[in-house]
Amino acid sequence: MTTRAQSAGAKPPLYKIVMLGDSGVGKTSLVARLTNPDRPLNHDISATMGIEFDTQMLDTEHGKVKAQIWDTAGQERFARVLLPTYFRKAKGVILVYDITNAKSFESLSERWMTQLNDHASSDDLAKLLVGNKSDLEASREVPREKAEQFCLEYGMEMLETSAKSGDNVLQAFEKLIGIVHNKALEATSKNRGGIKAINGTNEGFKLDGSKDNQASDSSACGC
Ligand code: G3D
Ligand code: MG
Repeated sequence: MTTRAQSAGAKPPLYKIVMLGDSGVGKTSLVARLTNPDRPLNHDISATMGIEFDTQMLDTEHGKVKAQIWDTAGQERFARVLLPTYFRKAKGVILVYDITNAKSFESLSERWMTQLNDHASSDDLAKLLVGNKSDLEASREVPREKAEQFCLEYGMEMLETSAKSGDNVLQAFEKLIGIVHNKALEATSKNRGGIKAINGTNEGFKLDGSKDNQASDSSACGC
């Protein structure tokens, strides 16, 4: 189903989402698999020494949306200074661990959830847990049940993916962006007393509730 605004040719809403997780879990490979499927594991490592983002159009049950996906090195010495910028106006986060690396899973509760809570307003933020490298089943160190327990504890859903084979990669990004978009639609209709807010023209308000006179990519995500 598409909203009238979208079918009338309005720009699709843009949402910032961020990748979090230890270095080496496959964050950059997941983004590359989504945005550049022909060369998914062939990326320039130096590109993630700072912050970078890619944009990708994704389908949701309420029409197309644009995801601006931020990726950074999982190294604390970079992350610490960059975190406020990284989280600013983010609407969703993909928490990634490597199913063959128990330490990368422990880091989620020991480190990444704390950083999320310190830097992002968690009411606002949709979260998805992703266990990557599912093609390496023989080397698995993190049982799926353990990850499911984590999801129960922190109130999120999970998927296991393989950036190498492509398994579940699009599904993971679509799942998160679907949750983000639904939250935005709900918030808009609550704020403005009805669904007319999202069915109007593309003037006025963006789906994140702020005023939008120039619906440019950078103004929409505040980056
Ligand atoms: P990061 O961005 O989280 O630091 P990267 O992780 O995307 O740089 O990936 C780290 C390494 O894991 C890379 O290997 C990459 O090819 C590999 N990798 C990423 N995803 C998968 C996956 O799903 N399956 C397998 N088998 N490997 C994966 P190198 O050797 O380049 O360091
Ligand atoms: Mg990387």
